[in-house]
Amino acid sequence: MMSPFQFKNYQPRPLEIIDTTLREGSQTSLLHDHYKYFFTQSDKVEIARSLIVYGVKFIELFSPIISPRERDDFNAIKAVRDELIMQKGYTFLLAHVRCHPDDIEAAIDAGADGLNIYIRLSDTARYSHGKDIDTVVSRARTLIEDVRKNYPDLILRFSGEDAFRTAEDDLFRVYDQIAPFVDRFGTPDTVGVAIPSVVARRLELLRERYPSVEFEGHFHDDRGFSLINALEAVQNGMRYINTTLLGIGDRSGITSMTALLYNLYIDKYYDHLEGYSLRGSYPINVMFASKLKKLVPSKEPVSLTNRTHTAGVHQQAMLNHASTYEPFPLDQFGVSESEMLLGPLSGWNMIYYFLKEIKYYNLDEATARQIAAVFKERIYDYKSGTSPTTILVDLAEKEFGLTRIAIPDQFKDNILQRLDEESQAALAAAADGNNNAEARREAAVSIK
Ligand code: HCA
Ligand code: CU
Repeated sequence: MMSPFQFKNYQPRPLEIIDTTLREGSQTSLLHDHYKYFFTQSDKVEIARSLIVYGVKFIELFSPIISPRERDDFNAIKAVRDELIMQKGYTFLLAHVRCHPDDIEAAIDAGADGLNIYIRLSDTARYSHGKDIDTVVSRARTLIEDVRKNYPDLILRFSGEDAFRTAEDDLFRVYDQIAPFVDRFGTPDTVGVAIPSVVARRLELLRERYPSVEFEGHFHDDRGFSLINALEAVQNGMRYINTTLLGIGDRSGITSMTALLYNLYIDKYYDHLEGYSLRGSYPINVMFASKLKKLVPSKEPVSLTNRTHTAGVHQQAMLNHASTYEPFPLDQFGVSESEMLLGPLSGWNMIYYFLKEIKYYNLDEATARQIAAVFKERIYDYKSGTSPTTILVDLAEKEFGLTRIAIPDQFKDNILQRLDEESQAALAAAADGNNNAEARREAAVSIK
């Protein structure tokens, strides 16, 4: 049966995130070098579900040909996608495939909505490939032309790997051949060498030359430029950007999804934020960090660390004027207790994180799961106005007997996290002129 959810009927938004946490992200050294972490099928399903709920419409996955397990996982993710169609609309699943008939066939058999085809191009990359560029391209062209003819509704993207170390002329020679058959061209900065001015120029040339093709950016962070390059690309009209949660990926990773959206918000590109649940940004980061058994890293802009002030001189300035050291609206991005504890992306891992990292309770994951189950039942029985933190803390202390990690007295005042309502209120009072030690103590995270 023909799917009613065809790409040709989809009206793409000004910015379409193509999340590749489950493909590029799975290539992070955190996962593979040490076999320290890996995503189980239920992890993958939870990640995909969160992305869909967040508003992502394109999810890149490994080619199902890689292993039977990958194929199984593909099916499980497809089931979640289908389950959420009524609530969130359709999400396109794109298989990352080599330009090889077997890869392509396996992806089509698995029910992929589109193929993210890639091929090695640049001199360095071509060296390992061992084939002359024209041979490579003519084969690719024949194959892609065939796929287009046989599967007219499949979303086709073609990427010349290492596009930023490929000379412009070489890139054009290749893309000229492929342009009639694809929806998008990828321009991966495979080794993270690009700089914003080059990104802008390349994009301008490509858009001029291929006016009916869309472009997709994929920026690695080897120089620390993955965010700025993606931002530059979007601001110069690139519609599709590859991101991952927390920016993980090969080596130092690629652009972080929430970092990009946060920066677009700051730069007032509000139309580009259409359809994304920005308030789920911090919760989705926490969820994902918990899969990696880490905290949301301090370099991630949408993190609690961006709201935490420990230097005494900064605290003083904060109390007088909150915007001094916290210029941007992190609460819009879910760095707030209600989004964490009550939002659609808050699972047990959020409760775990909140109690452990923000409230400093001693607890393990199993207990957090139990508390989360009770909290979910309990929260709706409370009269409105009761803070979710109060309910949770009561539950943790009175029913589960949790105790806090002992923090030496001299440090207690030195941590100021403007997250929960109590500290916000105390901070406001302090800022009102009542700037005494007591108010500051209350504004600081209350550690009893
Ligand atoms: C890879 C390399 C890749 C591909 C990007 C793309 C890159 O891991 O296969 O398909 O556009 O950075 O070039 O991630
Ligand atoms: Cu990559």
